[in-house]
Parts: sequence; C-alpha cells; structure tokens
Amino acid sequence: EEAGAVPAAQRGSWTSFLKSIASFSGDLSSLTAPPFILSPTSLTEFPAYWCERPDYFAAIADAKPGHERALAVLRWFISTLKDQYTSRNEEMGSEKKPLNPVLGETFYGIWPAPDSNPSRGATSLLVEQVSHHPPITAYIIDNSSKSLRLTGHNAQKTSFSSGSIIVKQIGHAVLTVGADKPESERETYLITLPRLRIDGLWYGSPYIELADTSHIIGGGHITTIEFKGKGYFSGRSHTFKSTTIPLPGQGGAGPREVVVEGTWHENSKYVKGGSGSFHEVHEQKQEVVPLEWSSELGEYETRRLWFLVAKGIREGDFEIASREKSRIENEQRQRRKDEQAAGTTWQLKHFEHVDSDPIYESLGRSAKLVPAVEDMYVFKGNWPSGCAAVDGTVASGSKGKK
Ligand code: CLR
Repeated sequence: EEAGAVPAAQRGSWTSFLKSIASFSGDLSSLTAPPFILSPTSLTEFPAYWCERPDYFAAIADAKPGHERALAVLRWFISTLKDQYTSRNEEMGSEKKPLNPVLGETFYGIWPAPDSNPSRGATSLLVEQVSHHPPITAYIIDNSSKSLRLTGHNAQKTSFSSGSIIVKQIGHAVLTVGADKPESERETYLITLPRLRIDGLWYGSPYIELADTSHIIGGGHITTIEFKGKGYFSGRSHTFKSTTIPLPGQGGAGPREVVVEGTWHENSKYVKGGSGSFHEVHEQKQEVVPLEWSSELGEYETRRLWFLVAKGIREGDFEIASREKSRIENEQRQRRKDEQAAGTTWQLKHFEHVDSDPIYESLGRSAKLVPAVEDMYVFKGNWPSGCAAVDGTVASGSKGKK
C-alpha cells in the first residue's frame, strides 16, 4: 500500500507519475510531477556541491605531488558526496525533482576566503546550461590563489528497474592543479561519476543510493571507487571501498596500494597502505554565495529566472508556481521556433563545445574507460566581474559583486 509521505490529495497524480516513469526512459526532467515532490532549485545550482568543503579542495594544491596528492583528491571527492546526494533529504525530507534548466541558464557564485585562513583564497563558480534536449550542464570552479580548476559537464540517462529509477551519469570532470602554469607543469585528474539508484518511490519519499564504480585518474595514480548500498557487503547504506595504485611505470616511492573503506556520508578509514581515519565528514559546510544580480549576468540567471516559481513552491502556492513555469517553458518554445524561422541557433555564452576531450582520452585509456572518447565544453574565460577569478581580491563575507 502507498504510504503516508504523499499528501492525500496528490496520491493519484503520484501514482500516474510513477506509471509514466516506468513506461519511459531517457529524460525524466520533462515529466510532470505532483507539487509535493518539486524542488525550488534548478539543476544549474548543483555544481556548487563540488566545493561546499573548500578546505579539502584547497588542500589538494598543498599536498605533496604523488600518492599524497592523489589521496587528497580522493578525500575532497568523498567529502562532496554527502552534499551532492543526501542534502535534499536532510533539508527537504526527501529527494525532490529539481527545476529543469532552460538553454542558456546560468549560475554564478563565490566561496569567499575565510577570515581564519585568508591564504586559502576565494573560489569562484560559473555554470551554464549548454543543452536543453537532452539537459546538459557545464561548469567551472576556480581557486586562483591555489591555482586549482575544476571543469566538467553532466547529463543523465535514466531508466526504471524493479521499482527504482536508475540514473547513469554522462560526462566527466577534470581537475587541474597548477592551472596558471605552462601546460607541461600542470597536473590533471580525470574524474568519472557513479551511477545513482533512486529508491523509496512507492512511499513517496525518494532517496539516493550510489552504485557501481567511479574513477579518479591522474598524478601518476588511478583510484577506483566501488559504491555499495544496504544489503551488499556490509548491510550499511552509502558504503564505498576505494583502491589507489600507481599507474604503470609511475607512482614514485609511494605505497603500492592504498585501500580505504567506509561510508561516504560519515567516515572512512585506511585498510591498506595507511592506518587510522581517512576522512570524517563533518556538519559544517560553506555554501556558495550567489553573485548579486546585475545586467551583466543576464535574464537567464537561475535565481532571477525561477524567482516566482521557486517562491510558489516554497510557500505552497502551486498555482503561481505552475503558471510561471508554463510561462517560462512557452517562452522557450517560442524562442526555438523564432530561431528556426530565422535560420539561427542559440549561442552559448561561456563555453564552446568540442567533440573530444584529449585529457579524458589519454587518462581514460589507463582505466579502459567506456566510451573511449567523450566530448567537452571549453570555457571561454569570460568570468563576470565580481567573480574572484577576475579580480582575485574578493574579501571574506563579500557578496561578490562590488
Ligand atoms: C546532478 C549532478 C550532481 C549530482 C546530482 C544529484 C542528484 C541528481 C542530479 C545529479 C540529477 C537529477 C536527479 C537528481 C536526483 C533526482 C533527479 C537524478 C546527478 C531526477 C531528475 C528527478 C527524479 C524525480 C524523483 C525524485 C521523483 O553533481
């Protein structure tokens, strides 16, 4: 029997939503869902999860090159997972359906340097929705004081299997250490993403479990991370086991193998090649500070674009939310028609699409990644003013825009 998380008045529409998922695969974002499951946040804001623990991000630059740095990258990666995959449950009671970004939607923000550690520097975020059908989000995160840069794009392929939504993540991220140095002195890490399983659907309280494997390849090392949920190796939720080994002919004097085991939302410890705690996820996180809106950010800045929809969802005024959502969607349809009639296409603001990413190809080869080739979005370098990456001087507590 269907359980209590679904408001009585929305049971019917929840059931038909579940039926439409079951008979459907591909792009879930376009399906109409009942109000109780809607999130007021657009997917363009999700790349911010990569840096809600800016200390672990900065620590990558400070780590000694070699296995220590490879483990610093792993530690930062693991530290992001709790926010990426459990925070909606903690903040809104369950996983929710994010707003489906429009083509050209953007999000900009910064994590200011903390007063207690100014040398950590500020970190900037720039996100652009680079495709609508299928939805693809490209982003760049940059800490210029530490010369660190993360670029990537994501898309999802969804299917339905024995009551759960299975989400295959498409796309990858590249972390560059020494981003401001000549190419020969830079170090790059390729990061691939795990598969998601969304359970608890029947009860109207969806939550995410991670599955399969993902990789971090670079700095002379390759880390394979295996994800398991309840009922697999330990009966516990959110478990992982990572194995870090030198790439053939590389790796220096470090250990031959480092194995870490634990949960990605709580703690993990070394089981080989080290001892004691590897990582403990703590409660404090530093949320990104969105840039204050100015015309430079454009009409499609996510919080401006979705303002009334988000307000309606938050305040339970679903009439306003759905009216505004339809208005935005109709406007988009009209724009596409106009472009077609004029024989033009939408121009991306910050990224340029290229068919293959040389870093993915060369690093991916060592893990025999499938596919062997992936496309990428190259950042044009046009940070808006107010991002630390341009002026380098954004002070602690500043709202970014000066
Ligand atoms: C986006 C990229 C982030 C990690 C991440 C977390 C949650 C995922 C999201 C990604 C993609 C969209 C997603 C979402 C959870 C639910 C939502 C899969 C991968 C789908 C589209 C909505 C399903 C609707 C149910 C909740 C009913 O780095």
